[in-house]
Amino acid sequence: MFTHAIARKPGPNFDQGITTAVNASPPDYETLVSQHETYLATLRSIGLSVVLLDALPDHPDAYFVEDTAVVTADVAIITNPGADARKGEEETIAAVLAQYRKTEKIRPPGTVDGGDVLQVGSHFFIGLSERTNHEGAGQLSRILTRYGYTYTVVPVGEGLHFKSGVNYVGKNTLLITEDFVDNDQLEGYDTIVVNRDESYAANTLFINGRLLVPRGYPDTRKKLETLGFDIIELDTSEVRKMDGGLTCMSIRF
Ligand code: CIR
Repeated sequence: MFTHAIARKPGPNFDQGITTAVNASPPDYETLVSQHETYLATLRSIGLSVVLLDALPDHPDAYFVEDTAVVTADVAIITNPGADARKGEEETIAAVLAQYRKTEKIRPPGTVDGGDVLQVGSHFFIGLSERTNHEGAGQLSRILTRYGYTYTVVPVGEGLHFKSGVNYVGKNTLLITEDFVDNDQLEGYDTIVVNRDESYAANTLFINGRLLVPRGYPDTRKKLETLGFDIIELDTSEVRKMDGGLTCMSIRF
């Protein structure tokens, strides 16, 4: 069970963050704030105590806190985010995590975004992406090995991060986009494949026995219902406009 989450308020300049999304309408701050508050209320309702940090005016993407740290039962690994505009976000997160865990650090030229790192039990998948480079994946894997974890490094083709395309949804099952079908590195798990037109829904968050899923992806929801967990749908329309999803907005431990 997770007991804590770290999150950060989105700032009014959030629309200056990095995005590749082609949006029909511009991202709206008030809607985002309300979606973020509902997300935090949901985490609290399932037993997490939320440490909520203030927005960082110089870092419009900083509410995507997941990218700044990888936290296990024994250690918090502070990342070096892969996008230049996001470097520095990790500093306040490091100070908070130091209250809960021994900390380690990914150092340049290594880069890692937490969105590329998926923990399943004592195993970690580390995505190699535009944000997480070989050196960063190497450093992370050596730290994880020292703490007794195993790992697999998986190249990410489509999507921003590994967790844009692959997430653990309980019962030895991975929820994956079509891009990861027949990927040998995911062997040993059952898979649920999201339809191409619902690929955003692959970023589903399995936490404390619930599945937090983005609203508006009925086919994926139906597939996930077969697992038998409570499903909580959350509106992430404005988050999606900035290339973010449900896993990105918190660090859980
Ligand atoms: C970025 O491009 O860095 C942000 N606009 C979105 C980050 C989303 N984070 C995540 O998926 N873990």
